[in-house]
Amino acid sequence: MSFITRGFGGRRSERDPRLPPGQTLVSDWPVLSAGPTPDVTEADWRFTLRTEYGDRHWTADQMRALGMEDITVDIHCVTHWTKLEMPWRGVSLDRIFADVDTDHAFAMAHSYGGYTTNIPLDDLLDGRSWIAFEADGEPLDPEHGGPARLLVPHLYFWKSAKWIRGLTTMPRDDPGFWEQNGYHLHGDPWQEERYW
Ligand SMILES: Nc1nc2c(c(=O)[nH]1)N[C@H]1C(S)=C(S)[C@@H](COP(=O)(O)O)O[C@H]1N2
Ligand SMILES: [Mo]
Repeated sequence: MSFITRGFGGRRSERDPRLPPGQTLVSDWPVLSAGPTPDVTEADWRFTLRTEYGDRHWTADQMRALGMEDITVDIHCVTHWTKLEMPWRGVSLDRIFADVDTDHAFAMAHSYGGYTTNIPLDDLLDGRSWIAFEADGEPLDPEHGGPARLLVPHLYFWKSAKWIRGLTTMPRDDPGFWEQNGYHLHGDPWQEERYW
């Protein structure tokens, strides 16, 4: 652990306690996409939640009507950058799952363009994830996932699927795109669950 020492050459700076191990602060917002930015307008956008009991669909207006929340969170990319106190606006997954039944404990997030990532339902519910439509007070830029992306700020940012198209619940924790390519199944930045 670090201390602030005075005298003998001045003070040593203390590490920001909001910075997970191995992370460095950035003030800009890097773009990281595994492929091209898909061309999806908010009018075209649909969200499908698929469980073992069937499918539910939402348009962007229907989803916004579930209730938009303002949240301020820190985001952590596995490539070692962290951005602190980002303002976002979106719909909590709790509202989307409110009257949806499933016995499954995991979900696969699917994006327009084909990206996938797996997440336990425990990490999606209880105020821990959102379908985000805005960041920094503006509609999400297409390269940052607009019109809507998943936001799971307590996991590495690869779990926050851009251009989210839906979630499919699963009985097992099957790996998504990066997880099949060596990224950790879970991705907790505080445990440094980077690769495996
Ligand atoms: N659909 C999709 N979502 C994605 C990605 C991607 O390539 N495609 N990259 C992931 C990774 S590795 C990171 S770090 C973040 C980057 O989001 P940003 O470009 O808005 O910073 O998006 C995640 N979500
Ligand atoms: Mo990333």
